[in-house]
Amino acid sequence: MSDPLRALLVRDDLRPFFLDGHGLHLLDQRDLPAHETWRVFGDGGVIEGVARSIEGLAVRGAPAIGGAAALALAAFARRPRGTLASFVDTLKQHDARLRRTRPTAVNLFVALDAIAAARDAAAGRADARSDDVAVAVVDAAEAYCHVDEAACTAMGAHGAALLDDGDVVVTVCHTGALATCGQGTALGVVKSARKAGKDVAVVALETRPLLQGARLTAWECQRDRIPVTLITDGMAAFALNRGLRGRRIARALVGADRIARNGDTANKIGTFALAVACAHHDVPFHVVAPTTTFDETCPDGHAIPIEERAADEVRSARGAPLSPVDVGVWNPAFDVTPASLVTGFVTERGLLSRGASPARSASPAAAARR
Ligand code: RUB
Repeated sequence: MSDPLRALLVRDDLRPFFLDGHGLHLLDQRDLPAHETWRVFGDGGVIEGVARSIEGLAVRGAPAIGGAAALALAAFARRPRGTLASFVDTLKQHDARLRRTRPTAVNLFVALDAIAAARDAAAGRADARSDDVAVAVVDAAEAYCHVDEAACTAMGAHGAALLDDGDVVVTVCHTGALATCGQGTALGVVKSARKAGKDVAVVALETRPLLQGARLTAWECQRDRIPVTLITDGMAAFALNRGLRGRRIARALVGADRIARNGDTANKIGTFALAVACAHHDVPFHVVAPTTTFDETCPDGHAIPIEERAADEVRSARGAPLSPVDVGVWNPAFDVTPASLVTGFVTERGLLSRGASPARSASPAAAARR
């Protein structure tokens, strides 16, 4: 079978992964910014390799997790083996393995649902062959990546209209190209504004415990020549209060891992505290997320599954101990910002105000999944 993903995914700009004749290449984000390490998974070990990469945060960020899982299935499927029934059965087992990796970002499940639907439709046709199923899986993976890339571009255009020349924007975690299949979500908005000639600067929260802000946002901003100032998470309220060396922080732009029907928003731990501080200082707080991040099956934030990660992520940093080795730890990877603290949502379909129910008024999730 030819490799239809190659043209889509191999290119010069920053990408978290690409597929070629050797397999799926993943940039190990744990090594950034010190090293650019690419892990290559051939079709034999690609599912377990990508599952562990998602669990270990070698690839992370809500849309990118979906893309990595999709491409893992595509890499496996493009060399069909066994009978149709056994091939489909193996694909289902691989789907189940990938679903067990991380629970909070809904984009993973959106991607896997789309691929499962394409797989089952192809397998259910009269005279179906393994090759047809393989093509359907590869096409569905390609479509997920295409849709996410286009969504990033559109969110950038809509969100850039919110920003003025000279604005300073605060953000948390990492929402750039490495977290998506395109230019990014919240950081993508900054990129689009700067491309439009606006001098927009970023304040990046370091994002304890795994420092995605310090390691990835600071790095990607520098790479893209976006002025960036790094602060620790605990400095956010004071920065909003005093401004950054005399420049007021104009707004917060953050990503999301899952947005409930009422607008409650799960995102990296620390987002809620930032939203509270923004509300106190009357600074607008916008969530930038593709419609694949809206989950209309979740009525509110309490229904969003929150991943809890290993205690050692908090007790140590980059392998060096920070605390007594046996101190008790609670390590939720995400928090939920109540909808009442969200000024609005930037989606690829435009801006939704806080009052609008994202799932109902835009029906984005439903439409995106059809
Ligand atoms: C990533 C994180 C990002 C969201 C949104 O957490 O919280 O802010 O995924 O990303 P982790 P995006 O590093 O634990 O995966 O804005 O790209 O959707």
